[in-house]
Amino acid sequence: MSSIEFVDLATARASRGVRIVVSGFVPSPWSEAVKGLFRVQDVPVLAVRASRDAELASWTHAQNVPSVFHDDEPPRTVWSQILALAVRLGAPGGLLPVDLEQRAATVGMIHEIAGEDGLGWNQRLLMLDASFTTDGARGFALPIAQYLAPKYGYAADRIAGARARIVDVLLALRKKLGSSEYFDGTRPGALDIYCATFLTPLTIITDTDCPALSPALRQAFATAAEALGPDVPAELLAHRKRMFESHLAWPIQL
Ligand SMILES: N[C@@H](CCC(=O)N[C@@H](CS)C(=O)NCC(=O)O)C(=O)O
Repeated sequence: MSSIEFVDLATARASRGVRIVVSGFVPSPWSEAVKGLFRVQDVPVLAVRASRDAELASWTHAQNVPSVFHDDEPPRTVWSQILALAVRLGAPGGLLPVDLEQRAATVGMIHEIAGEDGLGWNQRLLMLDASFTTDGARGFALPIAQYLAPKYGYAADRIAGARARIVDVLLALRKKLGSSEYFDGTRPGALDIYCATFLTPLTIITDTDCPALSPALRQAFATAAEALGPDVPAELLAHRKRMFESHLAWPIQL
């Protein structure tokens, strides 16, 4: 299993191979999933923590994190592009089933987790709702919530639907996992990585779990867990623990 080396922007730009730009403030599921994909594929990665740096923006041309660079190829900024690259750079069959129908079903399930209107997207709406309904006392501080809300489709009347969607996805994942250790049976693949990393906002993240998370952002993340934590099936929490303890980096390093 390869580890991730955090470097400065100039070093990343001057290097070849895989370079990733990830959140340095929160255990954002999209960023954490990318770290997990390359780790499980045993592909060495240089990582840059995202910031408001103008040079970083001119490199990534991205609206959010993560961004992934490979050699001289254009940057990848969407989970499906990034997953395809990670699949290509590792051993065949390492992250996705080889069988086309099974692969399509697995990628479809990952879309329900990481895609627009998926599990992560709707968790973010709940965190934003906590901010707006408490005038910033809970959830993100108001300036952060006001920045994120129009970017990610927040509206108060979408919250009931967001909760229902989260519960639906959780139940579908539990059903798909069944009594197996991993979704594809005996070894972890992409769906295991996405499921484990996207459940992080639905767990209470302690100092020990993610030491670099600031108290303010820790409490912002806690609002999704408070709202829906009890709806997370125990089997998925046990699966998440197994994934982080055996296959992903633990504690979570930002
Ligand atoms: N385009 C990404 C979605 C990534 C995403 O939603 N990123 C959020 C994660 S919290 C982000 O960077 N938010 C901060 C911002 O928009 O500035 C993908 O498909 O993987």
